[in-house]
Amino acid sequence: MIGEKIIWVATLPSTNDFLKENWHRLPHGTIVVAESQTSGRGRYNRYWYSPEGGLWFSILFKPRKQIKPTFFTKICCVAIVKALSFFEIDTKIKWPNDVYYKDKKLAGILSESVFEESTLKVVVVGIGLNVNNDIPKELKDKATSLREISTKDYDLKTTLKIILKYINQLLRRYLNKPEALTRVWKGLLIQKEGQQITFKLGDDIKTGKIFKIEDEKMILTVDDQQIQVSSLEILEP
Ligand code: BT5
Repeated sequence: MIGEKIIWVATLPSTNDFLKENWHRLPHGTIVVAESQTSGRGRYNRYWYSPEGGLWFSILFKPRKQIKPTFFTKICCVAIVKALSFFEIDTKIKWPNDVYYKDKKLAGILSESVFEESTLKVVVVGIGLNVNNDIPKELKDKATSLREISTKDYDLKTTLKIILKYINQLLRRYLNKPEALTRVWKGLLIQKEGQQITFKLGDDIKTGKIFKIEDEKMILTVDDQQIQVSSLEILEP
């Protein structure tokens, strides 16, 4: 079970780094929560603002069979959306796995894997959910928190417990049916096949049409050519 062991600490540089450094001695399903992080990270080493009041945690998955690491990312992403809808907060997923409330980011996920001789040993899924924390000025127009949305504070332990309940439920349901999970995840995406999107490619801002959303990549038609991406900074919608 995910969350049978929970390590709750006041502060850490990054909960993902903690699990990547300690996975050998920790059981599958271990959660580490830090009330604040001093070097919280996003993808591509971008910073993740993690002061007190937010829910910053990582989950250690030690898969018993070979499975795509993105399976666990999707499980967590869908679980967050479901947990938030339990709180009557309606969110969607910005491809591939940001959780958005209207046009603002509420939660982000950073997945990292450890392979040994091309065998997948560990997947660490780090989740950052803005709960009661403040949002700094520079992020005000693109990020939000549960407190900002519903003008009340949330108990972090209860919030975590509900997210973990959904993670366990989804794992039971989809471990042997990853393609069904992909369909659920696709249904929650803001971006849809056939839709026009504006995105950043290197230093350029481009527009293209989504041709297909697959399990681990998106195929886009840009300037009459098809390109495949596994990650992309989508500006709109
Ligand atoms: C993510 O990266 O969205 C993944 C964030 C994962 C954070 C968790 S917290 C627990 C665990 N330990 C870690 O060290 N990390 C994980 P990305 O898509 O690259 O988004 C990063 C961008 O989001 C930054 O460049 C900012 O623009 C913005 N950002 C930074 N802090 C934010 C916050 N608290 N809320 C919303 N947006 C934020």
